[in-house]
Amino acid sequence: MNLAEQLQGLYQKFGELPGISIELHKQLIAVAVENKAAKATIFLQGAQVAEYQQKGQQKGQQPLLWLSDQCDFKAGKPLRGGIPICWPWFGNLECNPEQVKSQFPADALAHGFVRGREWNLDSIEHVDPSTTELVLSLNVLPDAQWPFAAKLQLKVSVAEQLTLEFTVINTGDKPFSFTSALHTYLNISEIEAVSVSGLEGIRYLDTLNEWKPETDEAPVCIDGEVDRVYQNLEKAVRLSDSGFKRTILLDADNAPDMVVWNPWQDKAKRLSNFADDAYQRMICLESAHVLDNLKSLEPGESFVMKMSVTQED
Ligand code: TA6
Repeated sequence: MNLAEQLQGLYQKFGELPGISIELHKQLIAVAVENKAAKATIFLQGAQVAEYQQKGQQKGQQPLLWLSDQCDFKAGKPLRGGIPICWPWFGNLECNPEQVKSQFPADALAHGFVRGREWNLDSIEHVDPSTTELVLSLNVLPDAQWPFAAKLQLKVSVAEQLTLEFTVINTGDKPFSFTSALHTYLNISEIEAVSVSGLEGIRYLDTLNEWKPETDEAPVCIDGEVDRVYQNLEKAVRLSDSGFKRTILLDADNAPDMVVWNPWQDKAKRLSNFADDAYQRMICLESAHVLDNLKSLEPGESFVMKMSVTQED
C-alpha cells in the first residue's frame, strides 16, 4: 500500500474523530491527538511517541518530550527524540547477554529493528474528555536478522499523564529472549539546571568506563557525558528542572532498569539528526530491562511493560 492509500485509509477510519488529525511529515505518517488534558503526536513508524505536552497555565508551558529539530522524517530511519521502542535488543552487542546476543547478527544496528518499521494503527478511543487511548501493533515474522515470530502492541494513553503499555507475544513455535527499552528523551531547560532523584544508592554500570559497577548516593547531575545502566530500581524517578520550574515523574511496571544518557559535547557532534548543542536541552531516562533482566518467552507466552511520564505540580 503506498503512502496516499495509507493516508486515505486512516482518514476514513479515524479522520472524523474529535481532536484527531492524520498528518504527513515528509515520508512519515503521524496521528496528532488533542484532548482537554494534553496533546501528543505519535508516528506510525516505530509506534514512536514524538511529542507530548500537558495543557493548562502552569503545566502547558513546555513539552515534556524532546524531539530534535534536525529530524529528516525519512522512511526506515527512527526519529531522534520522543520515545523510540528498542526491541528485541537494547543497545548493541556488548550490552547484551549471550542468550540475546546469539539471536541477532553481529552487525546488527543498536536498539533492535522495530523502531524503523511501520506499525499498524489499530484503534483510537476517547475514554473521556481528558483521556485518549491509541493502540498500535506490529507483526514480526521470522527473517535472516531475527528468526522468530512475535506480535507487538503499544497502547498509548494521552491524558494528564502519558502512559505507554508495551506488550510482546511469542506467536511462533520457538522460544526467544529479548531485552528492551522505552528510550525516552525528556525536554529540559538546560542540562546544568536538572537533577535526577530516585536512583541514589542504586547499582549502575558505567558504559563509559568498561561497564564498571558503581553507586552514587547523591541525585544525578550532569556535567559531562553520562551513559549509565541503573539496575533493579526501587522507586519512581524524578527529574527536577529548576529552569522550567517543574518536576517530571517517571514510573514503570516490569521495567526494573533505567538507562540515564546524555551525550555531552563530543558525542553530540557524532550523533545523527542532533545539533551540536542539543545535549544542553535533553536527557534520556529510559525504562528498560536489560542484561540479567532479559526476558524469555515460550511459544504463546506474553510480556507486558508499562511506563508513565507526568509533570508534577
Ligand atoms: O541509551 C543510550 C544509548 O545506548 C547511547 O549509548 C546512545 O547510543 C543512544 O542510546 C542513542 O542511540 P541511537 O542508536 O538512537 O543513536
